[in-house]
Amino acid sequence: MTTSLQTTFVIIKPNGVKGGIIGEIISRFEKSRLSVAAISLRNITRAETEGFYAEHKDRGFFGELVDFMTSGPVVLLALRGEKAVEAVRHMNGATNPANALPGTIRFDYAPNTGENVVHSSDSAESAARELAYWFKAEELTEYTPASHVLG
Ligand code: IDP
Ligand code: MG
Repeated sequence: MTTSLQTTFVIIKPNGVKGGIIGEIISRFEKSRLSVAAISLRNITRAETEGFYAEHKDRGFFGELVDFMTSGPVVLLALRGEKAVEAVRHMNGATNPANALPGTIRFDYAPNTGENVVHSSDSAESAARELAYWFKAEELTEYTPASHVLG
């Protein structure tokens, strides 16, 4: 059987942490058979955030984006599973929550585009770059998820 096991990169943004929905968000991913391969709750610096979002540096919202992402701790996550990149983009929903489909994280929790609760990599290439940007190689764990669902 061919598989397309991937690892993608996710951030639970400061409003997700402050809103007390870290568990809710991770639970959605786990129930969708995505495993946590790495996890870190911490404050990220302005320099780290500017480097991470460099593709958007000329956009009018860039300053606001950096202010928001450094306004409190975030959860950095590596998630592994079948088609993880596409699966998580789908579960997060559209960038602008007004366009997000029902059942997505942004539909349920995001108040606006700037504070849209979650980030996820938009391609396998971005995922590889973003995982290497935020995690050391030894922080990315490898394990075989149990074949049955717990709980
Ligand atoms: P994505 O997070 O869905 O991949 P991108 O277009 O890559 O969306 O934008 C990165 C982040 O920049 C968004 O998640 C959002 O927080 C912020 N952003 C994008 N467009 C706007 C905007 O028009 N106003 C304010 N913030 C924006
Ligand atoms: Mg993006």
